[in-house]
Formats: sequence, C-alpha cells, structure tokens
Amino acid sequence: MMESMQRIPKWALALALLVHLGFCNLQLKDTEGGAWLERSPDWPIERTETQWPDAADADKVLDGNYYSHWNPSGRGPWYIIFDLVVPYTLSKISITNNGDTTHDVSMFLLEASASSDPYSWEDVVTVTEVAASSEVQEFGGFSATGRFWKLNITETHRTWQPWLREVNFFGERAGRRI
Ligand SMILES: [Ca+2]
Repeated sequence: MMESMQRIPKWALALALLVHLGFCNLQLKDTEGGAWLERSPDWPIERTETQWPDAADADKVLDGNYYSHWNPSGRGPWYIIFDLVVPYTLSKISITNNGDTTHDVSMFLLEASASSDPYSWEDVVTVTEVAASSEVQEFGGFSATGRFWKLNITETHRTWQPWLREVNFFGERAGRRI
C-alpha cells in the first residue's frame, strides 16, 4: 500500500488536491450564489407607458429576444416594477442596452419592496457607469430581498428614452433551504 503511494509523484498529488479544491469552490459558488432566474413576461406590473404597447412594452426586456426592446415614452426618469411572485434574495442584475449610445442607459437605481400595498421601497444599488454598448452588462456587489423590484432608469447617455433590450436577475428564493 505504502509502496504504491510512494510511486505517485508529489506534484501529481498536489495537482489532484488543487483540482479537488477548485471543484469544491465551484460547487460552493453554485449553491451559495443562486442562479440567473427563469423569467416570466408577466413580471412587469407597472412601468412608464409606451406608445407601442404591442411591440415595445416592458415585457420585451424579459423575452430572451435580443432584437426586442422596451421603448418608454417621456423624458424620464423611466421605471419598471417587477413582481417576482415570491420573495427573492438577489445579488446581481444584468441589462442589455440597445448599443446606439443615444438610447443607452447610463445610470439606474434598483429598489426592492416586500409588499405592494403599499410599496416600501428600499435602495438596493445605484449604478452610474453603464456603458453605451449592446453587450450584456452585469452589476453585482449587493444583496437584498424582496418580491417587488423597481428598476429606475435615471439617465441615458444622450437624455433620450431608453431602448432596453433585456434585464436579468441573479439570486435565489428567499428563505429556501435545500
Ligand atoms: Ca428583448
């Protein structure tokens, strides 16, 4: 037994240990961090209205279609309230801008509320450096719990209304234990 162990080079044992630790670390990240949520087009319950409710309403940020976007009216700020149906603890949000700069979000505020009657909004994160880009942009560094989430678009790169392609939320059901 000892002889066979001694035949394994020390570097191979060290490598195996590193791979094992790396694997455990990945597993921890998966179980502790949650996942990108499966979205529903029914989540937006209030939003800045659009002149094109069929083609460009708030559900278009949840349809997984890069080519559809929300095109709200007015000069801002603009907002969408999402009802996730049950409370979630979220730690990341991603948004996909149009990518034409003119209609790209540059700043937003995310708020959370446990209830809707009345809402009790609490600031979750303010992001002031959203890039003018059509790439998916992720923003983390927070942890908050709520059933209702309000995405306030406070500024766009050229003050025009946002053309927002997609919004995703990362987290897990609040209070759920596996
Ligand atoms: Ca879309």
